[in-house]
Amino acid sequence: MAIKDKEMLKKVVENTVEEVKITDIHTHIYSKDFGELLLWGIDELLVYHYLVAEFFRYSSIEYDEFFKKTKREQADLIWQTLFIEHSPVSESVRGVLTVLKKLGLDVESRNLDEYRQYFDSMELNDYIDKVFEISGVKEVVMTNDPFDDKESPVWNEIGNNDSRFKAALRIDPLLNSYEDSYNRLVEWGYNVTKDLDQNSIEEVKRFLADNVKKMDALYMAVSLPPSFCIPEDSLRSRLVENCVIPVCRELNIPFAMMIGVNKLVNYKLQLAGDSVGKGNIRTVEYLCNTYPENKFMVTMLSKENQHELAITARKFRNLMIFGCWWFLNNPSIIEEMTRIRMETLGLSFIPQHSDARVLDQLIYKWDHSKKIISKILIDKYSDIMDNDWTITEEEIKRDIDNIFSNNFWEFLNK
Ligand code: FIX
Ligand code: ZN
Repeated sequence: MAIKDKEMLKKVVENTVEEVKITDIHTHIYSKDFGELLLWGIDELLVYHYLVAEFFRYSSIEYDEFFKKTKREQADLIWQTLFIEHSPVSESVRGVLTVLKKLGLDVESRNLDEYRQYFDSMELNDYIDKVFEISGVKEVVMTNDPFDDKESPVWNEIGNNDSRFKAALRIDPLLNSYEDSYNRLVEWGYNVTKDLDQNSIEEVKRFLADNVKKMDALYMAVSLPPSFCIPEDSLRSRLVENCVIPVCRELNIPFAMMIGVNKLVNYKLQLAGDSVGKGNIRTVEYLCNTYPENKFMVTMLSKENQHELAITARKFRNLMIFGCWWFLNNPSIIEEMTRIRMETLGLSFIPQHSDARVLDQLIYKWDHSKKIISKILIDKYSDIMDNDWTITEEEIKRDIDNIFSNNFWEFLNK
């Protein structure tokens, strides 16, 4: 049905975005099969590394004294500092309130123990269903690291049995510290050497292919420093061009590069200690140009990389850009990035992923982003209506299904 006026437009877009079933293409959550690796509940929400970093801005407690505390004790400190002693206005802190409100809890009570009782009463299977239902997420892609000693036994003994949880093969230790990780491959029966001779190249390719097949991984992924550069005289450059690219092409899966993280600039903050730096867009250009038969998914961590990344996506149809990653996942930046992308690429990009580390975060990360994306879509449809373009409800649903899910699956199936 044709959209008759701007009031109808607003209602149709908001309702359609509210109802859309989302494919969340990058998360750190796990299906129930992975046991304690699946984090959920109020204390996990409170000790999320985004909140830990913010907590230390107010607290003079020694880092290791904090990390020696139990999660509950850490959560108590964070609740008192970031919610009670200071108003919870930052994005990840306000996100906790969004989760509580969407779950129907009494946010006004500020009663942490009451919230704990609610989560303690939850049965995990039912709770996973509830979080997917409230957030509108239909499926998530996990981050699956064969070098993780807690995770790999699950793949070897149980596997993933929840079809809502898809796999992605994460290879940071291989690409970013081969000199340390190669001996793990030797342990696992891959005949590789530290200097990555030709036989090692073939063995690394076998390792990659074996793990993609074991996990049924949808793509291969790695996070990379701002200095990431290809071609260059380095093990990482050789591994990407001689191992990752050929195996991804052979298996027809994308290579996802998450570029711009400066690891552990403050190591005492542990997971919260990473920071950001501007990446080199020339390397993205080089890979997309040199390997036109390969598919690349790219997200960059620095705000300063976003316009050139969008322009690069205009040059290479084998490049799919995605998400407002990590330090960019703030309303002001999500709005700017999504407007740049929509004005530059139309609807041929993936606007968001949650990066959720705690199951319940799906609720707030998607609630917050859907509101912003709705606003931008209304503006853009309104602009074309001003040029007498008649848009229909069906076309709006088509576009929204595309950016929240189909663009990903169609890119995988290209
Ligand atoms: O490399 C990544 O996948 C990053 O997203 C994480 O390392 C980071 O800690 C995170 O969760 C950001 O949101
Ligand atoms: Zn991540």
